[in-house]
Amino acid sequence: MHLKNILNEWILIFLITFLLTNVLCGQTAMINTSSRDLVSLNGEWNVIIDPTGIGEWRQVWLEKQLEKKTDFFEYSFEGGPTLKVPGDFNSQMCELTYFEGIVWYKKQFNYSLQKGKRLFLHFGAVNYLADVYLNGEKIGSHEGGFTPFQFEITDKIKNGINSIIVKVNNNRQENGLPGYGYDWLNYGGITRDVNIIETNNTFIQDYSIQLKKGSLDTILGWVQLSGAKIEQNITIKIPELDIAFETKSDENGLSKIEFSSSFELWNPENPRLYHIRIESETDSIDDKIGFRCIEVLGNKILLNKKQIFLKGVNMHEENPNLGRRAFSQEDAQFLLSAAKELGCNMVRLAHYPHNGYMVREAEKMGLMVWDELPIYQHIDFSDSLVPAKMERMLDEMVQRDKNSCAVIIWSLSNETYSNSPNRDKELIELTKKCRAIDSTRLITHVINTQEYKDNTFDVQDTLYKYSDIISINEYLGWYVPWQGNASDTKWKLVCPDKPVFISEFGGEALFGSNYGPIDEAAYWTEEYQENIYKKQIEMFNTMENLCGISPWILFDYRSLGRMHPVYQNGYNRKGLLSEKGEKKKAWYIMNEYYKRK
Ligand code: GCB
Repeated sequence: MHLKNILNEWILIFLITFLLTNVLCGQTAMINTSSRDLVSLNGEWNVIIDPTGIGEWRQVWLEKQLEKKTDFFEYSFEGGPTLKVPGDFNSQMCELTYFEGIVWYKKQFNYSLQKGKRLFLHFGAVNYLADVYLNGEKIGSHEGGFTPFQFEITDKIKNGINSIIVKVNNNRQENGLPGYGYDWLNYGGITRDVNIIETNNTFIQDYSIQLKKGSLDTILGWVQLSGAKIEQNITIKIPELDIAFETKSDENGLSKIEFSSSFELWNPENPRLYHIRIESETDSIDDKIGFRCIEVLGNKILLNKKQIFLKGVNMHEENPNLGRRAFSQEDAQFLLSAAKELGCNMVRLAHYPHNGYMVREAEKMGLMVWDELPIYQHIDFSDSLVPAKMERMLDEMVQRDKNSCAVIIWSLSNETYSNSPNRDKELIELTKKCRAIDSTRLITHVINTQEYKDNTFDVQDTLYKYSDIISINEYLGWYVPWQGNASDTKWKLVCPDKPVFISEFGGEALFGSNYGPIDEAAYWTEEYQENIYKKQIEMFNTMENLCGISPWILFDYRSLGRMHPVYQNGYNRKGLLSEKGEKKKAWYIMNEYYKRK
């Protein structure tokens, strides 16, 4: 197809998505919030814990005042507990440790909006359902615990004191994403930053600036304005390269960008980012963007046209030392430094989109990023609402991270089951949609249902035909015993020409546990885990299509299903590091392997 047609098609898809999400739901979040004019609402919020959901019936959000002597109300934000935002509620009060239910949050703030300006209330993420009220009026809802959303409040804000109330519900939903079962702690609450963002009447709402698929020197993208005066002159500046590309936005506020230059390309050894400035007649915004090209050629992955082995590690969005959801730049630096020390050039941010600091810091540190949707194991694909939820989460994930050159892979699902009704149909649709909104990155689905017989893996799944990478989770030596020499393992691949990525492998060990027989898993010894890693590496060394690996997992992490009273105590112990950061023996095996690769 001609480049112009591709661009037009792409813009059309973007516009339809934009209209659907903005006009119908009014929620698609702005990108690059930190470069905008904002007031943070982080800090202490008043809360009411509501295990029975009675707050709905009592209309907590109306904040009724006592009027007569005989009036009483059985709820009040004032005089009750407070919780920190951002932050999960589970780790802030011991009675909420395993709580899954409703907590009402309230924050008051003073604001005075100048005439002609617009105002938005932006949430980095709320897990899982959020109903948001401003001054007693419901302004909207959001479902999904790991992506940003916002509401325009220009016409609703009062000059002076305003009150925001958010009903947060982290109850598991049968038709949720994820559904009922998952192997991590269901941290609920307003888990990421909350900001009030002020803009001019017409402002730069969104933009996409990345290298064109397959190119090392041509930028292809767009800028979207929102507001009354949407036909404007637009300039994209890259001062370090003396670039000032000029364009105009059309009657929909959309302008196309295409220009070439000679870029110093982003890669793990040289994570080069350029200062980018976008100027319209009524607004301007600054960003740091890097340029790189990621492709599959046969069974190889190429970064900037050169073969690269993905030295990954899995991580959850948890600060292991503090036993809480990770939410800050410091948390991100801490977690990602541990991945760097292991020798990684990539992180798999499992099993949901992590906060924006993780992506930004990874980019600065030269770590490629695998972004993932929480379409995890038992999803009810036949529920009539699930397809739209999946699409929406995909939009929100891509929307936030589309200008990040570190993000090289969109992982659309993990360990879903091919026999679950409608699974293939819905995930194939989602894959097509993902490719249509972003053709520049690689797409994968993670599968663990391969057969293993006579020391041979038979890797079959329809979704692999639609993926750029065959991602396989296998726990040989832990859930599944070895059936022969590791180096004699054979592979029957459904798509023998595609690259294979071992997205999970490993086993559990309690740090310091090395007193049992090392060949028996039940003693949870470091030596047993170490041995799994040694054998896995023997197997990797014989795999022709192998393009990368990511061990499960960097740190021991909290999970409700891991209650062995001696060895686990609420922690999945497959970490290469304990939750305190102590290195287990397997850590050294991986570290040596990555040094050699
Ligand atoms: C898996 C899942 C991961 C689990 C892990 C385990 O296959 O993808 O979420 O936590 O196994 O430890 O069993």
